[in-house]
Amino acid sequence: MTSDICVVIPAYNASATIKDVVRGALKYVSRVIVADDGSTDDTAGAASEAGAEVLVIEKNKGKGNALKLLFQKAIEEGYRSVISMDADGQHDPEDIPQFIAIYTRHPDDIIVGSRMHEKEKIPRARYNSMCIARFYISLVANQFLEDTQCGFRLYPLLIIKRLRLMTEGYVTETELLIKAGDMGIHIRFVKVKTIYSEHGSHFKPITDITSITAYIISYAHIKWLIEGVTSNNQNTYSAKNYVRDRIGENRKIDVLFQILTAFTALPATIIFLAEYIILPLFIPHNFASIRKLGCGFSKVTIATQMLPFVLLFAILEKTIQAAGFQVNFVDRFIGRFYSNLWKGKK
Ligand SMILES: Nc1nc2c(ncn2[C@@H]2O[C@H](COP(=O)(O)OP(=O)(O)O)[C@@H](O)[C@H]2O)c(=O)[nH]1
Ligand SMILES: [Mg+2]
Repeated sequence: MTSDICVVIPAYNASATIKDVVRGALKYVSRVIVADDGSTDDTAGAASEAGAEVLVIEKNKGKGNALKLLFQKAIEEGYRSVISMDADGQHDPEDIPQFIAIYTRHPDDIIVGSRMHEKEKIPRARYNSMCIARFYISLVANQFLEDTQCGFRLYPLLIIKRLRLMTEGYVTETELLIKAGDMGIHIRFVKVKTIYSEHGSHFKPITDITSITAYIISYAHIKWLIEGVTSNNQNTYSAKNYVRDRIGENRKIDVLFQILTAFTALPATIIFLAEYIILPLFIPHNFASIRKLGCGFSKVTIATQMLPFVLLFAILEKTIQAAGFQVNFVDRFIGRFYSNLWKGKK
């Protein structure tokens, strides 16, 4: 039993599942903290009956806010690291020892659960959107990230303290990986069980995927703006005065900025491509994070220009399938244009 790690669980209406998660986790760590995020059921009662400490948030404010409060609490209590888990039983506490084993060898790295080895268990549309998201998140986090959307993770709190988290809801976990990676932190992966149960989800595909995508695009814009005009500058993030964070300080400006970058993403990538080709004459080794991939900015440019086609093909495929024909070309299209650019690289 490790004493420098505690398990933190953001929970919302999870009374049916929270007990098993808490009891399972308590086999491996001595302390579990659950944030009950304005649940309308008895999540708090169930969690504390199972042995967790409960942090009550009066009004539902989303996963990101709950995670931030849980990090704060663990920091105040002197823990060195936390393991975050979902409350709905999609993460098996029996996987915790695997995290601890890697942590013992690499105590300064973030460790993320990956479900990508069990592709067939993940709903197809979700899997495909995860592949596109990880293509871009990996680019801005300066390393290939196998699974960017799994909430089963180990975070050293020293890293959390060095980040300024500005987003809410489901975006926060993406923001966390991007910023940590873009600060030079190594992110490791551990295979965890893939559980898609009938417990339902609070994740709203259209709004939540849009928010995550808009954040990634807006972050990439700033990162590439900086990298384009500076030499050997692959880790652009720092919690102090980072341009993207300064924009995020004002909610309205932030939303406007995200809309603007989303709508100009296609032409902007072409401008970045031009900078990538021309500027090294004056600014050697600009776009350092992309150069190390050895594939130029063209792959990123092509992938981005293809985004509208992904949408078009997905609609087309659905229509043809609805007419009774068995077709599947979206998977191959995504595999072709949003592949792992780090394969074979050190
Ligand atoms: N505190 C808090 N946690 C949430 C909220 N929504 C989701 N969660 C947590 O995030 C986990 C994943 O959310 P879920 O809705 O299951 O999304 P999915 O598993 O990605 O489909 C849940 O098990 C909860 O632990 C929320 O509004 N507040
Ligand atoms: Mg879930």
